[in-house]
Amino acid sequence: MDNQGFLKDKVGFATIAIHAGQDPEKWNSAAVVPPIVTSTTFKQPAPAEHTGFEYGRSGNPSRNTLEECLAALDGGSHAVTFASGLATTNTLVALLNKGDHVLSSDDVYGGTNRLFRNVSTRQGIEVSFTDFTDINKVKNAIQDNTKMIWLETPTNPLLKVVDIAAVVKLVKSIRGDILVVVDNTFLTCYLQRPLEFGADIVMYSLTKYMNGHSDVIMGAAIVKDSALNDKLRFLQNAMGAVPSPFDCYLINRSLKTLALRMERHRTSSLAIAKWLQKHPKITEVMHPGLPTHPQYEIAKKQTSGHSGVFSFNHSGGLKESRKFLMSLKVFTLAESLGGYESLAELPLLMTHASVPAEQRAELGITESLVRLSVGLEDTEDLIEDLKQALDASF
Ligand code: P1T
Repeated sequence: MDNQGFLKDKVGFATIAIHAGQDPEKWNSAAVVPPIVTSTTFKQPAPAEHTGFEYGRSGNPSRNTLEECLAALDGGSHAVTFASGLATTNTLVALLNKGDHVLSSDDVYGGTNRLFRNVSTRQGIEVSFTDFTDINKVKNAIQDNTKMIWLETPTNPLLKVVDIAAVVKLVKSIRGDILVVVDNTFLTCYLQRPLEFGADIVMYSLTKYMNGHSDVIMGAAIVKDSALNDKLRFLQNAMGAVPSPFDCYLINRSLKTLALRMERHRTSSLAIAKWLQKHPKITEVMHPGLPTHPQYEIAKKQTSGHSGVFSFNHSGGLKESRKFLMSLKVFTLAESLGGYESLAELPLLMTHASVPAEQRAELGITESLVRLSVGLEDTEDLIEDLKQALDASF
C-alpha cells in the first residue's frame, strides 16, 4: 500500500503476528491454538533441576508464547511482560540505582508522571522533564548522573512527535551507558519500531492497542541486548509484577488481528481528524497524520502512519467540554484508548489529573482539550456522533 509519504507497512508483519512463538509442536497435544497453562509450579526430575519451568512467577508456557511473539514483532530478541504498563515502567526504573537521573519527555501519560515524581523520587531517583521536540533542550537537560531517557512518541495527550533517531544519536554521543526507552503504546510495532532507530528498550501498555479489546491490563518491555534481558528477567521474578496466564493468552490472541485493526484505526482516525479540522468550533486538531502537524515530516520518517488516538481544542471552555462529552452516543466517555470501541475523555480532569497544575498549564492541557480514541465502528457513524455532540454543546 502507498502510505502517502509515511514508511511502508512492514512486509511479513501479519505472518509474524500469527506464527511467531506459536509452533504447535511445542505442546504435547500439538494444539494449534496455544493452551492456557495455569499451573503455578512444575515438576522437577531432581532437586533444582527443571525442564524449562520451575515456578510460575519465573516462567510460564503461556507467558513465554506471548513474549516470543512480542519480541519478533518489534524486531527484538527478548520481550518481558508485566502486570500493567506502569508495573513495566516501575521495573525499568529499578534497573537504576539511588542517585541516578531519569530525563523524561514533558508530555507523558499522567500515571507515568505520577510514578516518576511521587514514587521513583522517594526511592532516591532524580527525575526531570523537558520538551523532546527541541533536541537542544534534551542536550542541555542531560546530567552527569543521567542513566535513562524516557520518551513517548507521539506523546499522551498532546501528540507531540519526537525524532527517535536524533535523540539516540545525541544521547549515545554523550555517554553510551544511558538507556533510551521509548513508550510505543500509542502506535504499536505495526506503525513504529523504535529498536530500528537505535532505542535500547521499547515499552508498552499492552492494555491498549496491542490487546485492542479493553479487557486486559498488562505491559511489556522489548530489547535486543541479552545482558539487558537478563537484568529484566531477574527483576521480573525478583519484583514479581507478573501477568496471569489467562491474560497472556488473551493478548497473544489479540496480536493475530493487530495489523487489520491498526489499518482500520489509521484510516478512520485520519478521516475524522480531517473532518474536525473543518468544523467552525474546532480551533486545533493534534494528529500526526495531518500535514499541519508541527512534526509531520518526522512522523513520516519513523512511522507508517498514525493510530486512532488524537486530541483537539475547541473554542469553548469547561462547560462546552462537559456538554460535548456527555452528549456523545457512540463514543463512550471513559479513560483508556486503543480498544475496538471509540472513547472520549477530558485529560485535564481524567487521565492527567495527577500532573501538577503548573505543568499542565505550561503544556496546554486545558479545559478545552479533548482526547479521542477512534475505534473500529463505521467512520460515518462516528462523524455523525461528533457532529450532533458539537451541535448540542455550542
Ligand atoms: O494502564 P497501564 O497498562 O498501567 O499503562 C500505563 C500507560 C503507559 N503508557 C501510556 C502511553 C499510557 O497511555 C498508559 C495508560 N494510559 C491510559 C490509561 C490513558 O487513558 O491514557
